[in-house]
Amino acid sequence: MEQKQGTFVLPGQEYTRDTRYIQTRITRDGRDGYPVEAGRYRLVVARACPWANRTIIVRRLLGLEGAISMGMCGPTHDERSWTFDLDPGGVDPVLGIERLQDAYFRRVPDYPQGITVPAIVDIPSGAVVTNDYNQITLDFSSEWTEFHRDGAPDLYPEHLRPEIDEVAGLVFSDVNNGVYRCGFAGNQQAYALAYDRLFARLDWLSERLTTQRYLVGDTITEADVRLFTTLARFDPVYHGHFKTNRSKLSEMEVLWAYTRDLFQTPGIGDTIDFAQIKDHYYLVHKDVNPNGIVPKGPDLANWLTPHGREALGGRPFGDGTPPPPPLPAEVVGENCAPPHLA
Ligand SMILES: N[C@@H](CCC(=O)N[C@@H](CS)C(=O)NCC(=O)O)C(=O)O
Repeated sequence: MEQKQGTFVLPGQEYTRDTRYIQTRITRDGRDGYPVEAGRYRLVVARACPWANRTIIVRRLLGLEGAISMGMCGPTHDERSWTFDLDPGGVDPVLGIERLQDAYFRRVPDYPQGITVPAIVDIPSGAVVTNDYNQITLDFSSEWTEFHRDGAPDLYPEHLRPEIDEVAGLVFSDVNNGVYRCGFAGNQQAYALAYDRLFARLDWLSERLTTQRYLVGDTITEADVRLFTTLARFDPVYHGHFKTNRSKLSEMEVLWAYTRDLFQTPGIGDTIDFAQIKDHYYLVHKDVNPNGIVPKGPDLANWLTPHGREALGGRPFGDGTPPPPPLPAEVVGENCAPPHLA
């Protein structure tokens, strides 16, 4: 059986993420057939998804909202994957489809792998260009420069790329994917190994972040965006649902302050929708949570408490400036609350 991407516990087995993607890229020179062009592409996301959340943050920090529109699935999906339940009539207003699957099938009929977010769709053909989330944000930074806002930060500075890639690689295996390896472990040993690696890496990150405000250099980079989207979900979801429970984020002093610092930074925390995050994981992963009960906690009021990280120096946006407020249609909780929470 073809193993789909995403969300399955395979009894007796270690969880292995399927890392085959549709890898065509949107580039300035259009070498894959998809040139950078304002208004031509639609970024399809779900606010719940940590991989999609990276693209929402980077699009916002760079000010690409006017060049690349955003469609929003979720917060839940069925076994055929993502639907546009938040839109009137359940249809994406630009692509005119009910299921993200339709855009995948336009690109590859009967696409055999996971129908995942984030995905970028070519609006004229209705076909997915790429779902390679790893590359999408890097291309936003390096290929879409012509459409960056004035004051856009450099999230992937040339001279720091080797270090960003190295740190992001460790964070990917042990933390971003590590929490999934805990949650979807099919046996005790696989779980224990993933758990130990996760917390060893979190301890390593805590130490690194004790003396520096951000992960690499003294400004926010791609590496911070990638770590942040996992940490933001740690207490509301992973600690309980994925059994990553040696400590809560809120008990790891340095990482908790670091995460609050980023959360309180314009363009980052304002992309987080805790209600959608909780609904997604607890309702979709029926094999982990068969009754579909969504926990009431934790209390989220403390996310806005002072973090004190300014004392470490650092310049969040380097020579750039914070982004303006989100587009009215993209304000969390206003126009994108799931119907039962609206
Ligand atoms: N495609 C990437 C990451 C994206 C991803 O896993 N997205 C999840 C949501 S967080 C998804 O779309 N899952 C849908 C599914 O598995 O049907 C991967 O599997 O490594």
